[in-house]
Amino acid sequence: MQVLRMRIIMHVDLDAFFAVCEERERPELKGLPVVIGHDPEKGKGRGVVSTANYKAREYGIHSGMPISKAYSLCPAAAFLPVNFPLYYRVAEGVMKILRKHADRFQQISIDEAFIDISSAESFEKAAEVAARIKQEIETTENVTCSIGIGPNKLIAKTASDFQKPQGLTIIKPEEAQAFLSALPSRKLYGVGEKTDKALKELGIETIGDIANFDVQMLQSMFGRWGTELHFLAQGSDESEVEESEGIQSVGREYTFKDDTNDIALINEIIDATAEDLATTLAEEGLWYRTVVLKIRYENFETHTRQKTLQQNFNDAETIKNTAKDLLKKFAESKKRIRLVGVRVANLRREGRQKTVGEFVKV
Ligand code: TTP
Ligand code: MG
Repeated sequence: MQVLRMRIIMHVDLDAFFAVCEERERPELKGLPVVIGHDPEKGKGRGVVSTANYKAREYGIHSGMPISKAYSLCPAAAFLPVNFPLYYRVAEGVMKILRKHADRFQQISIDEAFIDISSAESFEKAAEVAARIKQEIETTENVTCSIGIGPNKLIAKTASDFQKPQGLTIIKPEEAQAFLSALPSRKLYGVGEKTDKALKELGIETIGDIANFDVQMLQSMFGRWGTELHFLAQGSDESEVEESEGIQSVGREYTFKDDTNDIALINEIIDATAEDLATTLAEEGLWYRTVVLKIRYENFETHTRQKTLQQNFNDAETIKNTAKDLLKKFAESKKRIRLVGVRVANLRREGRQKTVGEFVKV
């Protein structure tokens, strides 16, 4: 008889990553509120906060907030511009440590990765490995992380977020359902602000409420995403940790305030996104070969189309033209569009044939 081996999955997410990298480089920042993002120009600056350290979060500052608002909440904070080369360097060092301890390793963004450590064979052993990893990351790279361990990727990722910063949360298979059930629905993977609002209107507050809700009703509200939501809320996730070389793409997503089929407006978003992506690529010395367009309709049906080009590019124009070409294929649909995402993949560093990690800024 074949006995199925229990899966043990770990998710590691670095704490206040960009800000902690800056603290590491400038010890005089330790203990002060630190905000990374656009120049606040004494409160007149445009643009948003990339991240804030935990001290700055005490003032209510968080990722995605207008930088002018962050300035008004704490003018005395240290405001610093993003320095991608530094963050990639630190992330590469951290990922090297994680890879060493993994049966299988998958980096999913600049500062997070899954590792399959089923060979540890018990959650107790896995916890010891996690403690060693935390120690090694701190002594080698001088940054901190939070770790979640669970029977699948969904539980592990939710667990790493449970006690931040510097947390270690272990959820055994028999605890998974109770752990998820008690959490607010917003904490379920994939539930954003809009879905959460729609769920609240149905009287759903927790992940347990989603799990107990009639799946047909969810399906009629959200289409296929409703069925998926119901499935995830049970703590179900069969997906494997997929071995990856490192970061493979850079992307941005934009959710419209009101669902739209105004092609001119969508093209405007594509243009702005392409410019933003090209700036990030230039800062990093990266070239792309593939452009990916993602469209989510009002009913949450989501499609991606991509095109791989004949050669490597690093400019905004090629992203714009390719993405708009891909958009034409969606134009026949009468459904309104809720979200548009543009991503460039197949990345190469100038001079070096090296792939880097995925980085999504929303
Ligand atoms: P996160 O892991 O989401 O955030 P964090 O590491 O700063 O904080 P914590 O994990 O402790 O909650 O994102 C990793 C980095 O990605 C973050 O340091 C900065 C960048 N980022 C943005 O630039 N914009 C964003 O909106 C988000 C969410 C992150
Ligand atoms: Mg993080």
